[in-house]
Amino acid sequence: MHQVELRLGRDDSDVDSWTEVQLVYKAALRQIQTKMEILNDEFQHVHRYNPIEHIKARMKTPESIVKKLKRYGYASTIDNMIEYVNDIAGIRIICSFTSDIYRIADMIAEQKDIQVVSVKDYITYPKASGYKSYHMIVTVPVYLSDRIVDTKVEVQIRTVAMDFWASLEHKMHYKFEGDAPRHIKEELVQCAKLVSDLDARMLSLNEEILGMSEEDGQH
Ligand code: 0O2
Repeated sequence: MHQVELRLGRDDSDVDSWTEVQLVYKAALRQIQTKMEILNDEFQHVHRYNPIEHIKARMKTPESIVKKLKRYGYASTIDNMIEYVNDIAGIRIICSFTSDIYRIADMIAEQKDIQVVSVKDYITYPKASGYKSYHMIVTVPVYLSDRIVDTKVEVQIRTVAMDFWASLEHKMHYKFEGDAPRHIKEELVQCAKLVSDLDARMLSLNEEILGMSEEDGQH
């Protein structure tokens, strides 16, 4: 078996159709999803606590891929999709508390067969819009019958509250194609502040509750 780098220096004969490319990305998604479920189960077993609330996996539509390539100024070829579109396969991991985000990111980075290509930390550095999420581009090896294909997956990690906000903001972005009325944008910035406040308060409440149950256990 030989290892194929799907991201760089790919020979055209290696993956010769979009259908095959999609098959590889879907396999990569399944692998990351299963890995995360296993880590979550193990965490539950060891610490009696689930850091992951739920996981959403999705393939980017060909229309969105072509739109992104156009935005980047590249022709719509399969090679360019593989090379320049990092989120053809995307997985979103939703957790309860902000502290879970970095815990999950570390668990991913520590997996031997996963390579972290890049990280965007919009938790520590939120966007001006108020967007908060932790993004990782990783590669995972997909084992085909005759070769191993290192495949890119975009991982987004955020809390339930951040996800709620991002869904509405995304809807607004698409509805107004980036040109939303000012009062809506301002209201969303305010809501983002409420989300951050809620996340911080829920985290400290959870820590207090955990501390209390430990004390209770001692009595
Ligand atoms: P869609 O429609 O969700 O697929 P890159 O992917 O690295 O080449 P980019 O966009 O600079 O390009 O990466 P980044 O900032 O990590 O964003 C990747 C994805 O995160 C976006 O994909 C969105 O899904 C989400 N995202 C980023 N910024 C925002 C934001 O301000 N609001 C919301 N709601 N989501 C955001 P796409 O392809 O842009 O969009």
